[in-house]
Amino acid sequence: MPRLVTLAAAQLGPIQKAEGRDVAVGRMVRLMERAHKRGVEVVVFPELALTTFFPRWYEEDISRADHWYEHAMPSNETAPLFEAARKYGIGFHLGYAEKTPDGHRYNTAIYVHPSGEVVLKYRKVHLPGHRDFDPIRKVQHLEKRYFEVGNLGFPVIRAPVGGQEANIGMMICNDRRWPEAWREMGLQQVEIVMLGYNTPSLNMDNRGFEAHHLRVEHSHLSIRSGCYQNACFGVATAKGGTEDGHELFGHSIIVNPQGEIMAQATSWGDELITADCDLDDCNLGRTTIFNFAAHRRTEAYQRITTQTGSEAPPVWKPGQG
Ligand code: CDV
Repeated sequence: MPRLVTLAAAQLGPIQKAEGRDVAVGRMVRLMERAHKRGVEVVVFPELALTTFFPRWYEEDISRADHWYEHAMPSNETAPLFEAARKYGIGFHLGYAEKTPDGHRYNTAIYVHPSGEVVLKYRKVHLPGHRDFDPIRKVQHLEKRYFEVGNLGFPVIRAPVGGQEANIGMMICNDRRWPEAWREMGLQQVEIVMLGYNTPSLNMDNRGFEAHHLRVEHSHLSIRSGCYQNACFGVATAKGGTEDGHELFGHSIIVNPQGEIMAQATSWGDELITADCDLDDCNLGRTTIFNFAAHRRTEAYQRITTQTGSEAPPVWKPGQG
């Protein structure tokens, strides 16, 4: 018997700075309604799905950015998502800015069971960008100013996903580019990685050239290799389109454990893409080429956890052998 679940990436088009959460939540509820009609069991929404990608805006006084954060989950504004989950019997993944009661700020994602209970929480570990205003950049990327590094590791939990039990984990946007994040979850036999992202169509660092078409390629390459090398499915959901003049590239995908793209968004707007995923497809990779117990050599991987930056190698000299 296949262990089938129907998963969806619920891509969102742009959310403008002036728009309230009610606008985004209304659009998300409509996507959940469509998902229900298409037999979907879990929808994955993007990173920071409730607002514009606010880390592009600099605030000298960080407390002036407080309105971008959720202070409770659910809240009056996000309650309709939880009600839709109950009404349609759909689980959902949501990315949002979290401010804790004791004042910590995180870039967070949760997976919510159709009952409305939060099953798993993840806080983004790899925060890109910078802390202070950077005059070289074309657009600011202030995640290091607005968020602390996530303190929950990369948790994986076995939980109901539709009619199945599945090992689920999460990462957020820039995490997808780091093989360490995938392997942490692969070592916990993750079967479904849910991830949301907000990625500009252009490299805003202004420190060198990156061809436009490679921006999407690098995102897909990272997700496809992460899924293949860890024998899991990936549901990667973008925010796309132009937010207050700043373009995000969309291109949400669902990937199988062979690293194949099963579904891909073709617009930069609100769009639902779905795939029927047999979780037993994770077994081939996990028991053969990526049978970690049989083939991993941790004694050769010392640098992975003891060294952060790269170091220049020794220089070869003639006659050295
Ligand atoms: N939100 C992100 O983490 N965005 C980064 C950008 C800055 C490159 C990403 O890795 O997509």
